[in-house]
Amino acid sequence: MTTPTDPSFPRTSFPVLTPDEAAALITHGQTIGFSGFTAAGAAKVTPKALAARARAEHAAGRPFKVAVVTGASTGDSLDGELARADAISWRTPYQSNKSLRESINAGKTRFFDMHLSHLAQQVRCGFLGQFDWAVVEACGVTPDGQIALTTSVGASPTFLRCAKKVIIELNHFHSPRLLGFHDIYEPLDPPRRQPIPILRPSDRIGQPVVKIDPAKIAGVVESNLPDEVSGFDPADAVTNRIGQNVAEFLANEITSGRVPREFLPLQSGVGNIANAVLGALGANPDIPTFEMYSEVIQDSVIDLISAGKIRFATGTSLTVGKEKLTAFYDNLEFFRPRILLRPQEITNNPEVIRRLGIITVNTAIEVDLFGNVNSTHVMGCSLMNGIGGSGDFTRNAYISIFTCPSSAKGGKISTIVPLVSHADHSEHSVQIVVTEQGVADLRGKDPNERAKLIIDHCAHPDYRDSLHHYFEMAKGGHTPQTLSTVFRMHERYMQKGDMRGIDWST
Ligand code: 0RQ
Repeated sequence: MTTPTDPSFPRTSFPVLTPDEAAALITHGQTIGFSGFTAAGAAKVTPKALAARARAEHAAGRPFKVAVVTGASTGDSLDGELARADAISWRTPYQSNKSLRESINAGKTRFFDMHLSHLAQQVRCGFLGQFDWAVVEACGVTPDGQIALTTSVGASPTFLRCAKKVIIELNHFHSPRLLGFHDIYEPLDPPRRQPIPILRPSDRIGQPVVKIDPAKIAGVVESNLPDEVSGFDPADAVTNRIGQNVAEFLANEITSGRVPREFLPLQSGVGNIANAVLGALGANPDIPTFEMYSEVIQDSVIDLISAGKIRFATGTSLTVGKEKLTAFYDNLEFFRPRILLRPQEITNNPEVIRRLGIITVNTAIEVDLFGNVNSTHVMGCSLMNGIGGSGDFTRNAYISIFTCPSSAKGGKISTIVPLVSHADHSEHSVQIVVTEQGVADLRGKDPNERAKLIIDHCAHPDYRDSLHHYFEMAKGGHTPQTLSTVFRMHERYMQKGDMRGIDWST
């Protein structure tokens, strides 16, 4: 029997299919679990061929749409191509693609937003119906059905086990030496669930490969493509200041004894602000070396591991640009004891997050005067990306932090508003709000105190007087509100294109 350590591990005895042949196996109305958590490890050539097939079917007057489930967001070859081909009937749990966002907001694709830690169990327990296909990128597959994943794990182990049939995208861009970077563990479902035995971020609890019945593998599609990870905007004065505010806040928490001297593991969201926050933590001499228990390992984490500031990082995806990935492969043995990829139901697991005492840093679209956070919708209606793992981490954090610039769209939008126009994280879960203006520490504060802190420490100066004015006029008992004017800032933006200049008196 071939074992994963054989030099022949990446070789395959399954039918080798072209992407078109693989796409031809999939029929209208089926549900597909694709690999991918961000663009890392996302299936690439099969979804692109599937999009071409959908276009051809549509041109011939036949319907062709499939349900698309992934770990989180993916690359453009998956979400972008399929959305532009109008080939996605419904989609979950998270996306960040422009074309797909347009399709969702136009009502062409049904999207439901899920906590990422919930996905695998809901698939196993049938909440999302039967899965016809798993299409999963791998760097190796053995004849007896052992699959070595690539740069993400996400929900692939569950898709592979639960789907009726499997297509493997064997991507030769990824080194088969990635074998060993994965820790595959699927918990039993209630009532047989056991404690998840992770006591430290670096604990290994599973297997390096996913094992499935090889009879389910319909074929292997070969490719040689990097992940479609987009780069970051260079840090600017605002993102740098946000990063420094977070780092200074955490350094002070250590000095004051609220965070242990040896520090606690960190989770950080993905994007420009997250990158700046990690950069600032790395540069701050008062922050000791630390570990990450997160979902996304992005470029800045690789830099901080190389610099010795991060001792260990575990996540469900290695979301780094092509250059950084090449550097990672060039130094694979240096990174082997320092990076571990796990299923998203483990990285984002509330039990583990609580036990380890994770400090979480996520990004808001808007925050209200009481600390409720909207991470997903613009002006209450238009989906941006989705909640992702931000709820899994925030709700269970040792300290939960939300960051955002104090204004958006050139100052025309205040991200601090009287009441969020869509609620993702409630005031009960949000402890610290950070903008480039400062830090509002909401711990132990009542709604009146919270409102004043958030306005004075976080709101943009252009909006402070207006927000104070609203709050002084707000009526009520424990949580003052004026229901007739509470969305006036949003309404003004939608009518005039600018939240400034409100008259609260009418
Ligand atoms: O729009 O690109 O058109 O200018 O939102 O905003 O400031 O560049 O920040 O890229 O970090 O995204 C919350 C969307 C922030 C993201 C969100 C506009 C702004 C810009 C992007 P433009 P920035 P980011 C890990 C954890 C939820 C999921 C999560 C996100 C665009 O971080 O999706 O945290 N988070 N997951 O102009 C109108 C406002 C706005 C606004 C910002 N109030 N009104 N537009 N924008 N605030 C990931 C996973 O779980 C996989």
